[in-house]
Parts: sequence; C-alpha cells; structure tokens
Amino acid sequence: MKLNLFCICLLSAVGNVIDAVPAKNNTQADASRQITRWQKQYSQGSLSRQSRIDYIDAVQCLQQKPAVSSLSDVPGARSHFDDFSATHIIQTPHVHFSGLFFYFHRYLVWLYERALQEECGYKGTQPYWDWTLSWEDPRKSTVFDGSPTSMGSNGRSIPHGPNNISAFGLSLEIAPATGGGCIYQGPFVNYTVNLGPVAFAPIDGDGGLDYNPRCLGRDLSLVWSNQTKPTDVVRTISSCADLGCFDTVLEAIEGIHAGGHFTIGSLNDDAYASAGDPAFWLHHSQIDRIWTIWQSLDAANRTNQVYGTSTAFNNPPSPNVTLDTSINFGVLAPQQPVSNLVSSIDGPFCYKYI
Ligand SMILES: *[C@@H]1O[C@H](CO)[C@@H](O)[C@H](O)[C@H]1NC(C)=O
Ligand SMILES: *[C@@H]1O[C@H](CO)[C@@H](O)[C@H](O)[C@H]1NC(C)=O
Ligand SMILES: *[C@@H]1O[C@H](CO)[C@@H](O)[C@H](O)[C@H]1NC(C)=O
Ligand SMILES: *[C@@H]1O[C@H](CO)[C@@H](O)[C@H](O)[C@H]1NC(C)=O
Ligand SMILES: *[C@@H]1O[C@H](CO)[C@@H](O)[C@H](O)[C@H]1NC(C)=O
Ligand SMILES: *[C@@H]1O[C@H](CO)[C@@H](O)[C@H](O)[C@H]1NC(C)=O
Ligand SMILES: [Cu+2]
Repeated sequence: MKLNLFCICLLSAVGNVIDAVPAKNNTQADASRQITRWQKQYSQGSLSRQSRIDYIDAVQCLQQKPAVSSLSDVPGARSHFDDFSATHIIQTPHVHFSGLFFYFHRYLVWLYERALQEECGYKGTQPYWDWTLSWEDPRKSTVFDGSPTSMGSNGRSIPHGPNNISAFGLSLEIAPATGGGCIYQGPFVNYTVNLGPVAFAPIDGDGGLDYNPRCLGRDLSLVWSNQTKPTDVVRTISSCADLGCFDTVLEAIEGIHAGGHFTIGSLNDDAYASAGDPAFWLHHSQIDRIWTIWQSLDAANRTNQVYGTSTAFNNPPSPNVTLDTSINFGVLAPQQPVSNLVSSIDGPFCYKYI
C-alpha cells in the first residue's frame, strides 16, 4: 500500500483516551485535516462557539440541498442529507455486526464531512461527541443542552412506552427515558425527518425509504449513558488485540456503540434510520476515534487486520472480508476496497483526532 507522504507528521499523533493532546495550530496545510473535540473548553482545545455555529449552519445547508437519489430508489429522499441517511439504511444489513462496520462508517462520516465542506462552504472538520464527558447527564452536554450551539435539545418529556426494536434477528425493548417527544429547543427544532423507521415494531415493511415526514425526537437516557463512561472506553480499547474481538465488544448491546445510540434514543434506537438524526455523525466520529486509538496501540499489526463477513452475524452467509472486499456507498461515492479505508492517514484520508 502506498503511504500518503503528506500525512507522515501525524503518525505519532493520536492522543490517549481521556486526556487527548491539546490542539496545536497546524502550520502544514497539507496535513491539516484535524478532527477537533466537540465538548471540551476552548482552552483545552475544543471547538469555539463560532465553530459550532458554522458546523450547525453547514448541516442545515446540507438539509436544504436537493437529493441526488432517484425517486424510484429512495422515494422519500428530499435532501442531500437524506441521501446519506438512505445510504446508511440500504447498507445497514452489510455494515453492522459484520467485518465491514468500521470501514463503512469511517468513509461515510468522511463523505459527510466532505459534503459539508464542498457543498456548504464549511471550513471546519467533523466534530465528535465524547460521551465520556457527559455520561452522568447527557442533557447537560454541549451536544444536547438545547443551546443555540448544541445539536438541539432532548425530546420534549412526554409519557410513552418502550421503543420495541427488531433488527438482524435481535429484539430489544428500549425503556422510556427522559424525553420521547420532539426536539423543543435549539437547532433542529421543527426539523423534519423524512426516512425510516425500519426497526421499530410494528414493522411496516417499506424498508424505511418511503416519504414519512415527522419531527425529530430524542429520549436522552441516563441508563444507557452509563455504558459510555471513561472506564467503558478504556475497557473496550484494552479488551482485545484482534479486530473481530474488538468489534464484538464495541458493537455489543452492552457496549459503547449501542450505549451512545440508545443514550440519544428515539430515531437513534433504529440501527437503520439513525443517521437521519444529525447527532449520529458526532457519535460515529467518536466510534471512529476509538477504533483509531485502538489501531494506534499496535499500528503494525492492527491497521491491516480484517475479520468476519459482509453480512450481519453472517446471515445470510457471505464471503470472508479481505482487503479487496468492495464496500458500496450507493449514490454517494464509487465502491471502495477495504484496503483504502483501513487507516485514517492513508488512502483518501489524512486526519487525526485531538
Ligand atoms: C492559532 O490560530 C488562531 C487562529 O488562526 C490564532 O488566533 C492563535 O493565536 C493561534 N495560536 C497559536 C498558539 O499559534
Ligand atoms: C412494546 O412491547 C411491550 C412489551 O412487550 C408492549 O406492551 C408494547 O405494546 C409494545 N409497543 C409497541 C409500540 O409495539
Ligand atoms: C416550530 O413550529 C411551530 C409550529 O409551526 C412554530 O410555532 C414555532 O415557532 C417553530 N419554532 C421554530 C424555532 O422555528
Ligand atoms: C453503571 O455501570 C456500572 C458498571 O460499569 C454498574 O456497576 C452500575 O451499577 C451501573 N449504574 C447504573 C445506575 O446502572
Ligand atoms: C497480531 O495480533 C494477533 C492478535 O493478537 C496475533 O494473533 C498475531 O500473532 C499478531 N501478529 C503479529 C505479526 O504480531
Ligand atoms: C473464513 O474465515 C473463517 C474464520 O476465520 C475461516 O475459518 C474460514 O476458513 C474462512 N473461509 C474462507 C473461504 O477463507
Ligand atoms: Cu451504522
């Protein structure tokens, strides 16, 4: 594999989990794609208030851009943001609980960031939601506090039953938490979600791609956020030396990936349609960050490891994933071989986390 020369300066630059290295101004423009921390104080290297507003503006811009999916493929897509959500819905059975999970989500988030930059003039990078900073009460996190610089508030607190979800043969009842209604404060109040649900009982069978306009709900859960503590991240990163084992721990219902999704709740309980919530992208940046940190602990061994197949729980059975396996990104981009997506500083990528 060719090494991206402009990226060499970043090779040793992955911070540790809890006390990531503070932001330094990168004077080498060629190597300057940095993904910055969303939640820490500015003095500790996080995003300024203006940076967060710029990010929100760009997301809202993407939600106004026309869809490129054809109406026959995705009848419900009304915006380019919906194209991203639809691609996630369509690929879901191949890219969760499978050997493609990390690669698919890494490139999807990167494509999303590039769309914000190229189509909406965004000058920043995709931020991540470090749940370890707000697990005690995600309602108070910078991401969900309902301020003008948040990703919108919790859902309005309304009496409601469990969210019964069913996906890949798993069935789960997500207990009602602190919200359950529509976002009521901050950005994305009155935002209309067009696609999904797919995994909520009763399953309506349209695959989530039909036009189904409704408000964006949230149901912030302090029970699920208890799975995203600093100790949970450390446990995940130190759990396994091989990728299959690491993915199994990270994607487990008891793990940090499900923990983050179910902390947000509502649409984020749906493994397929969750990307319709703008907060999804911050959550998956954090997942990518944790994978990147895990890789960096033994880069020579861990960067090129592959495992598993390209169907959830190998059902239906599919061939083993190799570095040559192609991943489908629908209308968003040409198929990518796994080998292009194994490293955050190789192939199309050149970024690090701070
Ligand atoms: C970093 O860049 C910002 C904005 O360009 C500037 O205000 C700040 O002084 C720089 N900090 C350092 C340490 O160079
Ligand atoms: C969810 O499951 C519970 C317990 O099985 C049931 O009482 C409830 O009616 C279900 N809700 C929906 C919307 O299917
Ligand atoms: C949201 O929609 C409601 C009802 O149409 C309207 O009263 C309210 O002003 C809107 N809020 C925002 C922030 O646009
Ligand atoms: C949170 O998780 C820890 C294990 O990490 C567990 O011991 C504790 O009981 C949990 N707390 C709640 C309130 O669920
Ligand atoms: C890489 O890590 C795996 C999983 O622990 C181990 O089985 C293998 O021997 C390691 N390979 C090398 C070359 O260190
Ligand atoms: C697929 O991977 C499994 C588990 O590593 C292995 O046992 C099996 O032989 C592989 N199959 C092929 C066709 O390579
Ligand atoms: Cu996903």
